[in-house]
Amino acid sequence: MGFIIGALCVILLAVFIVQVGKARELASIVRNDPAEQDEINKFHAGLGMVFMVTFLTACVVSFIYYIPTTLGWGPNIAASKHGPEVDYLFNLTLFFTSIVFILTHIALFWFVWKYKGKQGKIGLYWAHNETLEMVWMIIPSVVMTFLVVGGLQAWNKIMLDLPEDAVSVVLPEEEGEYLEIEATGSQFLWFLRYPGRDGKIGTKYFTQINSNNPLGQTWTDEKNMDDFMTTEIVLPVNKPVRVRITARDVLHNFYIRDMRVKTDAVPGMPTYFNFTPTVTTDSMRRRLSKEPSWQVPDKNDDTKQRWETFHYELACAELCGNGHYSMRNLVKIVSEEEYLAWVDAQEGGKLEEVVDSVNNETIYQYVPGSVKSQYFSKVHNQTDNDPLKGKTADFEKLVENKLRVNVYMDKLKEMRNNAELGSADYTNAEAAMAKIQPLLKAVRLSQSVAESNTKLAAAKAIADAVKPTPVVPTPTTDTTSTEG
Ligand SMILES: [Cu+2]
Repeated sequence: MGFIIGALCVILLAVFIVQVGKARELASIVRNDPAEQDEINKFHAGLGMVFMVTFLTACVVSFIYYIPTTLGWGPNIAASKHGPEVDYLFNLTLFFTSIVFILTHIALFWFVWKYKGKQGKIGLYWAHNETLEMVWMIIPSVVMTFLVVGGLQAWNKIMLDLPEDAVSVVLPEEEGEYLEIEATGSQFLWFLRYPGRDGKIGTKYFTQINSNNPLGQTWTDEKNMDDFMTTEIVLPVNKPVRVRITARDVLHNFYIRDMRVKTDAVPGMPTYFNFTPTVTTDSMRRRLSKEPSWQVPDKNDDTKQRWETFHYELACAELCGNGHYSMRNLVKIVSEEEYLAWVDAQEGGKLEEVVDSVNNETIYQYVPGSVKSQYFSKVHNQTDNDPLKGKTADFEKLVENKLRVNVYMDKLKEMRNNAELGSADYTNAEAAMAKIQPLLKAVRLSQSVAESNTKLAAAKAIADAVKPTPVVPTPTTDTTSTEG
């Protein structure tokens, strides 16, 4: 309401000034007073100068005011490897356009002032001036060439696809390895697909789409079996990622602002974006915690400050329909260990402790979990189209083996935590854990049951070799005893 009243006041004031000016002008014409006409012209040219100063000052002030929310300024650093280059190009363009913007506005109003109407002043007939024309052609061409060539170079570098011999894996560790995920835009949500432990995204075909198969994954393709769908993007920091971007209906746009990642999702034409996140969500929060604009209570949770609830986000940046705003997913950049733990959770499955009544010892039984793989949660053993109908899939054995190695690890951890620091038990447990660690990682990422069984056996041998020293009850000498 206040804004409307304010705007009305400004409009009324403007109308008032214009009307007074018109009245004065008419009066001077009627009176035929040339000196007064000159005065009016001077007044108007002066108003122009006042407007110029106010306008340019407002531009600078608003720029400074919005720095906390401007990309590449203040706390909004780029959180990806290629990001600073994009920011540099934006700032370079901003630098040159600002100079042109300020100079042309000064020139515009200065000419209005200099050539205001005056009695006896005759306009200059100036058809052309070659030197001047050369100057205003050559300077912008040179500047534009630098901007365009710089932009093209950056584009070619950023959009260069991975070499053909690069391998997609679930956890890139060596040169030439990358993690490939898939984002499919749909009215109005993103289908986010991870490749599962084989690191390979399975094929899909639109005719296969149904309520059980929103992407149309082809189940005869084994690469599809372990692919899982999520509602958030979780990525390990400093690992190359390739996002396959597709759409199911209309144009969408895959946009992660802080990563400087933005590409159209086009139905029928897959696009992609390669990037490497360099700042974890946690370190971004620490950075934001130093900014006054982030040290305010969060809008949705006033027990927390705004920086504490910060998340990177994926948004749709193409106006794709009336639910467009809801195409928003969180993006979490985490350490390698946190990422692996998250992948473990997506694979599902658990071991249940059962007491074996014959030998009276605890054994662990595998219970297939609520895996997020579309195949295992919706198709496996349920339809005649299931290529694995009635069979146990390798995938489940792989998950089971991983969980079993985890149990050995947990037991050793417990033994170490119960032992005294520096004791034989402590050192033995530590040594065994160090030996099992690489096996655990291998079994986590393994795709072959035979290989996974070998690692499990090795882990079992290591764990079995470590026996805690039996506790010998120390004899107590009770001097206060009156017995006997
Ligand atoms: Cu959209």
